[in-house]
Amino acid sequence: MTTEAAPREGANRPALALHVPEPAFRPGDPVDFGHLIIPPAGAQSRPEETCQAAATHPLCIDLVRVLGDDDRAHGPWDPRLSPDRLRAMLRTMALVRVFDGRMYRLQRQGKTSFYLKCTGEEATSVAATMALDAGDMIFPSYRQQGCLIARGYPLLEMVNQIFSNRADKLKGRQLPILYSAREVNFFTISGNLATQLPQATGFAMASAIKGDTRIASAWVGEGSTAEGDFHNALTFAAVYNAPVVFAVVNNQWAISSFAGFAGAERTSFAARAIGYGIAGLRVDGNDPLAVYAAHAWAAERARLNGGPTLIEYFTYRVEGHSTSDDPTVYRAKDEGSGWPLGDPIARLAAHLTALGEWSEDRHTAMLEELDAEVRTAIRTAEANGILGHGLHQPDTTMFEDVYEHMPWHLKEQMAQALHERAVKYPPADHA
Ligand SMILES: Cc1ncc(C[n+]2csc(CCOP(=O)(O)OP(=O)(O)O)c2C)c(N)n1
Repeated sequence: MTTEAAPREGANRPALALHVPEPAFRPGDPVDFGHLIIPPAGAQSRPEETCQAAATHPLCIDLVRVLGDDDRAHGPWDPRLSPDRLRAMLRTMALVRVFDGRMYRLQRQGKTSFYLKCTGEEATSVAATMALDAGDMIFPSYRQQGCLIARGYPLLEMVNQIFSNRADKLKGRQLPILYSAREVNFFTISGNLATQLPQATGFAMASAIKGDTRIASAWVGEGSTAEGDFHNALTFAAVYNAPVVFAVVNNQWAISSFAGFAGAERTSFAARAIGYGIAGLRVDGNDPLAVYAAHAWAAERARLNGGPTLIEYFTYRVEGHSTSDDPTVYRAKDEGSGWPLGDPIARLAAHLTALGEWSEDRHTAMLEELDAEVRTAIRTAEANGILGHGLHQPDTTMFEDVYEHMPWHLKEQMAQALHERAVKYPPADHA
């Protein structure tokens, strides 16, 4: 006797399937960014800083641009900065790039273990920081060295940290480039992605609770928006109308995962603001004037108790993720050079030149000066020791500075660590 299996319920419906995002180009593919919609510079409206959040929502899909193909500033978002201020912005962005270039070489020379460049993204940190007040608290990720340099933090301190040497203010306890600089209101960088976002919201809420006037600004990569911390931070900020500016630096790649894996195929990252009911702006991240204008707008909104803003800086990661990464294995070769929004330093230099305020000779002279400045910092830092040449910090520092007074269990652990080290490496071995 045969029993016929009952047909599965819904068997004649289409089988369920998942969509797996795939980047537009892989190694060997020709690059064509023709699918990107790039509106003309100056065509975007600029609502009042105190507007209803919904008034900004069309701008979450659009792209705020100021610098046009004619190298001139256009439209209502033009921040109308003086030539001196524009030159300062150019110089700072160029300094970041020169610094990155030298540090990369140091890593290749084996003088430090790790480095991470922000090539092509300099505007998103430098111009944005210049739009904040010095007292505003910065909550960066690891690609925002531009914030620190824009705040005038000494290059020497940065190189000492990269070398984890005896002058390293962080006492060798952080991975190179995970800076911390309380004196310029730059919060400690964490290797754990997106933790800075709830911290920024917390700072902003505390500032408001105290009746203070300082706001917070946080940066995060587009890949990191897939972390729960991103959503926790935005929920708190939206609910309590916290004075915080969130910048999502959409550089298209999270190591080897393209932006599609963080949700970029469905809508823009700025559009997440719509779901939270907060203000949002999508901005050409390679246009330093647009970045400045957007960050200044959001900071002013926060200051006037208009609440948080989510800004997406639309940009491109020109270099590898870090010195440990090889982008040629997952990315088409010409993506960086084919990026249709150009290079932020070249665009600002061209703008100043169009204004009659800059020249090729001045640019060349500036780069030479900046290179000399960076090399001096490196030489001085090298005298304090480089990474890998012995221990520059005593074994005890890893236990210090966590609590005001070291608790008993840390004291015990420290004593044990010192004992074990003495057994393993008796003092005579060091001679
Ligand atoms: C919580 C957590 N998950 C994963 C990692 C490993 N990781 C380090 S950087 C990175 C990519 C981040 O990409 P994105 O946020 O887009 O920033 P970008 O590096 O492009 O500036 C990943 C997955 C980490 N450091 N922390």
